Parts: sequence; C-alpha cells; structure tokens
Amino acid sequence: MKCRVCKAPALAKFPAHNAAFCKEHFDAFFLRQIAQTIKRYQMLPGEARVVVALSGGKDSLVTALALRRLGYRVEGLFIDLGISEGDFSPASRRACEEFCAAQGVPLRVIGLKEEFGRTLPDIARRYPRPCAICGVTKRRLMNEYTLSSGAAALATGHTLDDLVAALFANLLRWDLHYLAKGLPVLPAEPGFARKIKPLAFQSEDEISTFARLHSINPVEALCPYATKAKFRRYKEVFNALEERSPGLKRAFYLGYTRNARRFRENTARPLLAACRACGFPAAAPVCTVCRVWREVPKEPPAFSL
Ligand code: Q46
Ligand code: ZN
Ligand code: ZN
Repeated sequence: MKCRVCKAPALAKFPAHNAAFCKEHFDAFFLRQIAQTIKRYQMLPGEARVVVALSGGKDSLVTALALRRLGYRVEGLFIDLGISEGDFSPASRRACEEFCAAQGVPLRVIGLKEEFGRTLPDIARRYPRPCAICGVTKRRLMNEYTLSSGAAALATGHTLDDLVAALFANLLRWDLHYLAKGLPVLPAEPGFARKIKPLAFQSEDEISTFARLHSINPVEALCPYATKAKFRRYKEVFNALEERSPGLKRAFYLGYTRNARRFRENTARPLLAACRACGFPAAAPVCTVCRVWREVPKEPPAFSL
C-alpha cells in the first residue's frame, strides 16, 4: 500500500477517497478537506477568531488543532459539569488543559458550581433525564460565552458519522424541525451565535488517524450518565453500508446539505420570546436554564397588597 502522492509506504488506506497516504500527505489531505468544507459553506472569514467547544474527546481537540493549523485564532471553552464519579469531569478538564498548553491555545473554563452554585449530579438527583438538562445548559453557556467574546463563531466537533446518524434518526421520525437544522453552519441570529461544524465531512477513522499522528491524548473516562445511545446503532448500520459502498456516508450527507433548504422553507419555526429572567430567546416564559438552575418559577409571583 503506497501513498497516492509520493508513493512512499502508506500510513493507512481511506476507501471513501479511494486513496492511501503517508503521514505527511495524510496530514495535508485532512487539513485541505476541512479548508474546503469551511470555504464551501462560508463558515469563517480568513484568520477569524473562533471559540471551540472542548469536551476532552478527540473530535473536539482535533477541531481546535485543525482550525489553528489553518490559521484561525482559536480559543478553547470547557464546561466543567462537576461530575466526580469515575473522575469524569476532572479527567476531561485535564485532557483539555494539557492539549491547550501543548498547542498554545487559550482555554476558558466555566464551572457549573461557580456559575450556579450546583453541579450536574446535584441536579440529576431531582430530574430523571440529566442529559437533557446537561445538553441545554452546555449549549446555553457556550452560546452566551461566544456572543460575549465577540468571536466570529462557535465550532463544535461533530463528525460526518455523527451528522449522518442524526440525519437518519430525524428522517425516521420525519422530524422537520431538526431536519431543517442539520447543516454544517447555522448563521447568527438575535440571541444566537453563529455555529459551525468544521469536521462535517471527516469520518471517525480519519479523525482518529489525525489525532494519533499529532499525539492527541483524549479523555478515556466515560460520563456515568451516558446510556447506550440509539445513535450508536445507526452508526453501526452506516458503517456496514459504507464497507460495501465506500463514500456512501459523504454522498448521503452532501445530498442533504443540497436539499436542506426544502425543510427550512417548509418548517414553521417555534416562536421564541425573551426569557422573563435572563432575556435569552426561549420557547416558554422562563427558559430551562433559569427554571432548573436559578429556580425561577414558571409563573410570576402573584401581586398582593
Ligand atoms: S449529556 Fe449526558 Fe453527555 Fe452530559 S450528562 Fe454526561 S452523557 S456529558 S455528551
Ligand atoms: Zn506521501
Ligand atoms: Zn432564562
């Protein structure tokens, strides 16, 4: 197996691209692909400042490294959930700190304990679905930080495999609201920062290869609240299909991006109004973050003389 470019022994084969590469040419190929994704979807102007949501996992760390290598000014953002079971939050935070120190990337840490006086496990005792609260809370804090920092966008480490699995799940349910929102870039709107997914066309094996090549050490600890997600089953289905038809995942997702406007045009968007307590756009008078973390009642207190 030889590198497609220089004919030296190849590091690995990438059937979706019908190519094998040596270390040097895989590195160049991987970055070029991301640069093309950024250009095709007009994600960022050159040398823009971008906040990268870091979890300590390889996908988010690779996103930060790739954007920095492409010349963007990257800032990492880690949300510390305060989950000590299995050393999850401390180990995740260390992985981000070590990566950022090694790569010269500034890192901002926002802790739930410091922000709201409580951790995710404190909340999980009262709410049966901690992941739903966790997701909403992380998204809010990241959005709020990106808006206040004046950065051009918030980048997340969603991969081609993630996006294909989510697209498939949303198609199975014909969930038009989410089908309208699966694009690799979501423009800024009042109260919402621009969101980008630079790894939207990178598969997990390409990302793992790039992470190994650059000695990235992602966190090994697993969140104790993680359940066997159905997305993982969909990923297995797509991996089996991809093995028979290399390039199928990319073609499926690319086809979606070309047709997504049909969902956007035909989907009534939920009406959002400013949360009574924090002012961020919300579908209810009080947003989930204020209701859960700040214990703001749904109804304003009754007026009494
Ligand atoms: S949502 Fe759920 Fe994850 Fe939050 S509580 Fe853990 S498993 S970390 S992406
Ligand atoms: Zn080569
Ligand atoms: Zn609120």
